[in-house]
Amino acid sequence: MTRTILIGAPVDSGQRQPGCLMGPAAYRVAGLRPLLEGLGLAVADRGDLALPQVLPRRHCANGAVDQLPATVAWTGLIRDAVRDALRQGGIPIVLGGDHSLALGSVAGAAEDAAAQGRPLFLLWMDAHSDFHTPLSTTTGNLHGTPVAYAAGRPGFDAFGPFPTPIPAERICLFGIRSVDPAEHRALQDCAIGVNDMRVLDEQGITAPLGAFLDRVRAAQGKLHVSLDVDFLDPSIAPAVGTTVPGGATFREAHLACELIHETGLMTSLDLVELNPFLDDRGRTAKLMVDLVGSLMGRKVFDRPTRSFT
Ligand code: B3U
Ligand code: MN
Ligand code: MN
Repeated sequence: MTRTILIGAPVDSGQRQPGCLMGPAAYRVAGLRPLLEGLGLAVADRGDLALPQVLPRRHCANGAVDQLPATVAWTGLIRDAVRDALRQGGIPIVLGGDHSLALGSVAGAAEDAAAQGRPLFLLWMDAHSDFHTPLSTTTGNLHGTPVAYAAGRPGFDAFGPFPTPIPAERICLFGIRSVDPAEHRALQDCAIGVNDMRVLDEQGITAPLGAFLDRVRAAQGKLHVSLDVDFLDPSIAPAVGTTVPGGATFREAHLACELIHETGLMTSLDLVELNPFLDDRGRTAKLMVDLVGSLMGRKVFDRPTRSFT
């Protein structure tokens, strides 16, 4: 029986709009646990992680960086929780919290994959590329950095080295439509897959996503999916601090989640950037829970598992 392990990560140190710390509670109120149980999955809810009262000082050469000590501390807590959940044979679902939590969750998934001798792949569903380093960020918001950390870019001294950096060819950005100049330059110098909205408009969801999932399967890889609320169009998902127009529709998002489920490849998941304070009668929280339903196997009609090739 598939076991999901819910890890509450009320992180809000990665950006400056208060509210993401209410995310884990909102997912629980929106019915995440009964949804998963209704799909026949076992659910263990580990509750919410919490920072210690006193945090060690941390230094960064870029004085703009905001709340470095808290984000470094969250990273360690979340890395260990995700690694332990995977070690126990479960699928960790990290309930955020802003996207800086992925500095930890992807590191935990990488530690586990390395221990098992399997390659880790990263699917980043987001309006943003989150490819800044602490040295290149101009906003100082560390939620804009986790892909760079996972890819092994320099500048993360305060966090310690990323365990087994993920080769660029195993990282797929999906749905992006806001990239800063420094991120753009760095992305052009590497082989990270960039499926921006232009690609999705032209080719749809199935072909680009299927091509990536095929590579995960061929390599017998593990797959971490990081789902940022702002992947979705703000008209259907208003509860996020950084809305960017032109995001995925309800149907595109569900299709992507269903395709991921059908491959059976996803081994860990982040739900990030939900800010319940900005929500409209819980509709964004409910939509995110609904998408987890599609990721974990809810379907309207059962059909044979699809192969993309
Ligand atoms: N790239 C900008 C904006 C941003 C990144 N991630 C989010 N916003 N959610 C930055 O601040 O680094
Ligand atoms: Mn993000
Ligand atoms: Mn984003």
